[in-house]
Amino acid sequence: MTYQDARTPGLQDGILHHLTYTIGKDAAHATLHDWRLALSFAVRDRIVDSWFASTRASYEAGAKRVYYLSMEFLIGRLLGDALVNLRLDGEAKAAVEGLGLDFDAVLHDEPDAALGNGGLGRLAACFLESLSTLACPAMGYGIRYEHGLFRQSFDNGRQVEAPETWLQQRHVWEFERPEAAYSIGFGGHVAEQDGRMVWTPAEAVLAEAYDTPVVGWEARWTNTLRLWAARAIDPLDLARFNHGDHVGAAVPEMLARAISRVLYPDDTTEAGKELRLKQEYFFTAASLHDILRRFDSEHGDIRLLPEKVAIQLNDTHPAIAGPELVRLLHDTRGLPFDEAVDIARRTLNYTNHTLLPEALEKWPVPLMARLLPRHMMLIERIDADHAARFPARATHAVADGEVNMGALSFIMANRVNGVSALHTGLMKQTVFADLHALHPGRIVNQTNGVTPRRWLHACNPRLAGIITGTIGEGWIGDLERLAELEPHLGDAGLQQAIAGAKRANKADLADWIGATHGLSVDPDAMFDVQIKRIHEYKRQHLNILEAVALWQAIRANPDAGWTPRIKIFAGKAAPGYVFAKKIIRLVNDVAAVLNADPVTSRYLKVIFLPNYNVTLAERLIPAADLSEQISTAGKEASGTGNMKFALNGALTVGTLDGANVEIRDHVGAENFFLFGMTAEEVVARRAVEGHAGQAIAADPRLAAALAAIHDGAVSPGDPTRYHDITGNLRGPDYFLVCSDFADYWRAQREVDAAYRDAAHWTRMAALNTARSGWFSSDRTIRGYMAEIWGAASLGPRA
Ligand code: CBF
Repeated sequence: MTYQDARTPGLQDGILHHLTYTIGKDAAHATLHDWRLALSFAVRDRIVDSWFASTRASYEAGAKRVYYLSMEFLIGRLLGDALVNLRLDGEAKAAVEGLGLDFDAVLHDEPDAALGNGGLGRLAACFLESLSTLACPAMGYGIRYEHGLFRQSFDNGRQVEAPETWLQQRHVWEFERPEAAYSIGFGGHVAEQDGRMVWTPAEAVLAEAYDTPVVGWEARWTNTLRLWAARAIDPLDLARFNHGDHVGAAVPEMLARAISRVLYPDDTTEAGKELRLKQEYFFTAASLHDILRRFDSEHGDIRLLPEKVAIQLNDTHPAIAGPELVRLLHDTRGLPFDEAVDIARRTLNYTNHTLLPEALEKWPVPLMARLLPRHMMLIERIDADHAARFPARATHAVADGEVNMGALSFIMANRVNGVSALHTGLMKQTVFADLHALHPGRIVNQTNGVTPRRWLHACNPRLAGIITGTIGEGWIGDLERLAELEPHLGDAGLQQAIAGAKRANKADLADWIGATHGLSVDPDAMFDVQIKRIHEYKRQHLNILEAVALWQAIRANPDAGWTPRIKIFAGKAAPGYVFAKKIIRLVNDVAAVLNADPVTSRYLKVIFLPNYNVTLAERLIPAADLSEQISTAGKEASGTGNMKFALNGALTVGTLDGANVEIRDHVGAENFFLFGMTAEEVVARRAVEGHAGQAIAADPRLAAALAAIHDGAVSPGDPTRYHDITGNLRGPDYFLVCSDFADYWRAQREVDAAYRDAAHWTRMAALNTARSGWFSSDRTIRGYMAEIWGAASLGPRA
């Protein structure tokens, strides 16, 4: 398959064509924005041939299709990604510069499509790209949120949230598909008619499809991301309008659109429960209708569904797929109930992404029964049948007045997977212990991965160029080939080049921080980076507590030969998560005091960069020396940022949590700074009464850092500001910040010493890159294809 056929004009001609005929501007009056749109349309044209060819090949082969259902797709910017995968980046740069424009400025005009909160959504985006790269016929299904994850800014150090507006600009990558629209009902009643149960919803909205092509590496294959937008079935209540109620007439449209209006920034709070359940059913039902329609057009017999279709539920958000598929097969198509359940169960699979109890969805039975009355009946029957077959254990999906969506997903899945080896083991021992005992083969592990195209080749062109210059470019499509780098690492020239690339990436970041945030940072200082959602289990407060202790140590002995460090934080706190927002403020307050300290700021600076998103990650990761992966062991399911950092040659300071364990196994214990308790030790430690007090009493450094924060050293005008944080750490300290502090301090001083030996540090960093090939999402997707979906690739092996 080629990405440019004879009909395709040169890229510059394409840009000018679209500027004139799609945007309606002439070059003399075009803005940067117009040029970006014109370039994007010209690039999109190049994707379409591959897209059509892939679709035709899928139909011709009658191959099994994979459907990935996810509430979140954190896709970020798409232009740079498309250029790289089409191998058009060089031509595009020349074309754009030939038109007198700044190529980077054009790329940076694109807003981030922030249709996700964090890891799970970004993973879904990496998976789509790998599915295309591996030529696996697949489709992603999600919601076309009008407002993605909120924009974050700081007011006096406090997080302020503003609506995100990515769709205010034209989203050039999508194609509207008005012909693919389904009516999705809610509420109403269920009655028996001619021996069948018939659900008559009280209200209905329309799900309308928007398709974005997702092009794989070298345009070998292109799959589709189909996002659903909610619309009213009757856009205007004309009778009300004609009676003069012009605002009221628009209410049905407003209510319907609310379903796809906002991405919930918080998947843990109680707020908006009903609307969220509506969102979940809305996109799941629309996707299942669409999947069955496509299946019917290809295969006659619905009993073939599990052979021809694999559906992946990305977390429990689409878990209503179980009862909905049973409803479609049993109520609508008339299959016997048991057979409907069996077919649905052999078609569906479920990925668990967290063991945190508050993030495991449970819906009150009255809410489920009111919103989805037929589904509630089916859930009860599925649950009762399952319990009848396995009476010995308490594994109910409906218990204590709630529907446990994790248990429901488990019961209705062919395979249930965890996202790292540790996490999968803990799933078997904890949340799903009973269900695992009943269905011992059902849980499998698929450790997460990241796409090397975006997360090394595109975001770190300097390092990527060095790698390609040394081992050729085969690694881009087959990341395990990075191992070929290792035999060359003794070469002094290569070491120098790798160190030079990192130094240049850091200098770029330093310039950007200086220009945009007014802080001067020395590119020779260690860039120590913690970027992720703000959460107590991720322990940004452990990091900032160590910063305060280090500040005190430097003040006490300024001439002790400290290793200069810049601690960089970024991440958003869920708007309702008060403690996490307090941590953000604390980091900002600490930054203000430390950065202004004339004695210590030569050695230690802190900055919290606002509005963390995919684009900011692409800027920070290539420039990082140290990657902070410091969650309480047993709490981080996997992490994927940890993989991106290691791949880009940052060394990790981390606990034995999530995929850190496997990263350390791959890169070598000597190239990883380990600290902290293991998951088992965490459980034992938590049971020790007064564990925090004991840790504080044993460590004067920790005691002094806590006392400084408690007494207002970083909030002089408001000394009690952080009493909630210090009170929590001195008291319950559920996430064991105090108990892990001393070992974290030790590891950080080892980091300091190692950084001072620049040559050795570069070698460790290069080994991290060379040994991270296993963390490609291509490897993960191959695992899903073989062990979960039974799906085959329709193209040449990547
Ligand atoms: O598996 C992808 C990621 O998902 C989360 O972000 C999630 O949303 N539950 C986890 O917290 C991460 O550990 C995990 O990498």
